[in-house]
Amino acid sequence: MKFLHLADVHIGATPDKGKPWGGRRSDEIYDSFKNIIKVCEEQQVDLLLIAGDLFDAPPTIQQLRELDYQLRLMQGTKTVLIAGNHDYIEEGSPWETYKFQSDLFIMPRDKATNVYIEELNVCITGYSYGRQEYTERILERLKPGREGAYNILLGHGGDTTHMPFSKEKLAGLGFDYVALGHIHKPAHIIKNKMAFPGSLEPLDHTETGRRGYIMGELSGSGNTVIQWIPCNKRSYVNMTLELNPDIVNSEIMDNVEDEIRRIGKDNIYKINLTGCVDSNLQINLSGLTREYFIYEINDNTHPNYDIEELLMVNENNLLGRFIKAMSDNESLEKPEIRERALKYGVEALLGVGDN
Ligand SMILES: [Mn+2]
Repeated sequence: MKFLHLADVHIGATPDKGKPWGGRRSDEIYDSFKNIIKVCEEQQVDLLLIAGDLFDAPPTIQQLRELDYQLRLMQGTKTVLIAGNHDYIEEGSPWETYKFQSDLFIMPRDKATNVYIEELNVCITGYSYGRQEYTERILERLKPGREGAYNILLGHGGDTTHMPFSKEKLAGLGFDYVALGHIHKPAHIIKNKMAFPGSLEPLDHTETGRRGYIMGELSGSGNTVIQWIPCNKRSYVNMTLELNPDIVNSEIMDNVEDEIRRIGKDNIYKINLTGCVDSNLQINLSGLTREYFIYEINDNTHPNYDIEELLMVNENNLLGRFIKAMSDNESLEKPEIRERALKYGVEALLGVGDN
């Protein structure tokens, strides 16, 4: 039996709204989901497990019709889904009224439910959200639904307001595999037994690193092997560049561009500039922001300062006294240590620098 476990697709989300690539990111979230359908077909996946927050908000009829169409493209894959805190099931909502034609089972809201799939001898136990928050430890109370079958727990949550649980408790419930959702960063919690696949795509600029899904295979001998497979179209990358007093603007642009090309030009970058630059340098990277996906540029550089001049202006305050003390200090043998101490101290007192 082959299963594909995913979560937190957040169809309908609009990451980086207002950025030139914002619209494209929304489309890519759906593209990533469509790609999963292809993977299920190509690799003859028996069971697709969706562990909550497939949609970014409770879906409309139209969104469910689209989903139904996608799922119908798969010939041999059954899908079991729970609703999460974002796409929770409201009474009388499209989740409850729309009649799916595809081979999909949606776990009902607010009750533990077992689905037994005879031809796979798999029993899935799950609990769909009927509202946005649950502080109750609901997942810890679920029990495997069928003796002699392969039992899977499908759960969404993990933080204090979304069905909190301890992993030891979940592991002790007797399920063969615990398919989790909600935490967007992938985490293989217990080897081949419990995991968060993470979101399919990163959903905002704080979600750095790769994203993907889990492919699992249950062998004839009863062993499960899971593998996390990265599939996101773009990643958010934080890049820090340390500048120096000799650098000019076009050189900064070249350095940034080299780094972007080295790491991957499809990624979305946050650029942090640090170090000491010429006091007359004007940093302008607009040429790059037109060419690449640059979320923001943070200029944390500070101008090159003249110690003599600083001392003159600050003679009667703490900064002046510090410069004098460090310059007179004969006990520190190595001048480079004294110089570095002077640099860090001055930067700290001026409130600049990154140390
Ligand atoms: Mn969630």
